[in-house]
Amino acid sequence: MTQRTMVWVFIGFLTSVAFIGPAQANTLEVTGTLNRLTTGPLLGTTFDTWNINIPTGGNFTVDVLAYEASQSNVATAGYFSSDLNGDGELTWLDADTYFYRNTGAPLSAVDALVRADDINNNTPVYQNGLTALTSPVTVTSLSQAEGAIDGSIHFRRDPAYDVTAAPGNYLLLMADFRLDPAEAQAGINTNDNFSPPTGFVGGITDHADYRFRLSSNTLNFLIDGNTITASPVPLPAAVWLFGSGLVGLAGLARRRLSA
Ligand SMILES: [Ca+2]
Ligand SMILES: [Ca+2]
Ligand SMILES: [Ca+2]
Ligand SMILES: [Ca+2]
Repeated sequence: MTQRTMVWVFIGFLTSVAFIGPAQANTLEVTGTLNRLTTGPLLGTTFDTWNINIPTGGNFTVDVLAYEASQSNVATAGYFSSDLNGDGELTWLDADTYFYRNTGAPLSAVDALVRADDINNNTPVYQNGLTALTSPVTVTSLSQAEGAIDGSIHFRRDPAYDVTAAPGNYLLLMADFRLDPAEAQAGINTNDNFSPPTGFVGGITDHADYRFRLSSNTLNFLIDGNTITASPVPLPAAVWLFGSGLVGLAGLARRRLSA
């Protein structure tokens, strides 16, 4: 190989590396259904608990899609509804989300870290005296436009936020309207119902569907049951190949030059 050829090969490698660019976004979509209990010892709505294990810590985005109307009142200008999950029903989960510390023990109010409710209010609300400086999970609300990327039409009600997490195991709670930590510890969202828009006729109130999306440029998400494990994105194998190629070329070039 002539020196000129080697220079072009070298430039080719550099261009290839440049085209690899930053790590691809890694996305996980999770769906669920909450139910309203009207008989039995627990009255109210259920909530879901997702284990989120992040051994290395890191950054990711949570984007919720749930409320299937554009307004909370049919008389409001611009009102429309949309069957966002295509199941033939319109449901009305006014999603309320929380991060808790996961100690492995039963869920306890003292482990609540931060509440992330609607995009425009109640996001974030740190719990148990924590602040953005002291909580192991911090939350930054996204704009309405960013919260609508997943198809949300009442994105003010659908939480959407960026998360920074210290290494650890956490719980992500998905609930309706307002799940106080004492209610979470007791296992039921008390006195809660899924509220259709005011004026809506024949609304479904015995259950509500949701979807949330986790995405990150730096973390991969694996789900097993209700446990989601987030691990750093490995460097693409190609980067290692190009790297060793460059080292080899450099050695070759040095030998040629000294000869
Ligand atoms: Ca639906
Ligand atoms: Ca909400
Ligand atoms: Ca959304
Ligand atoms: Ca409640």
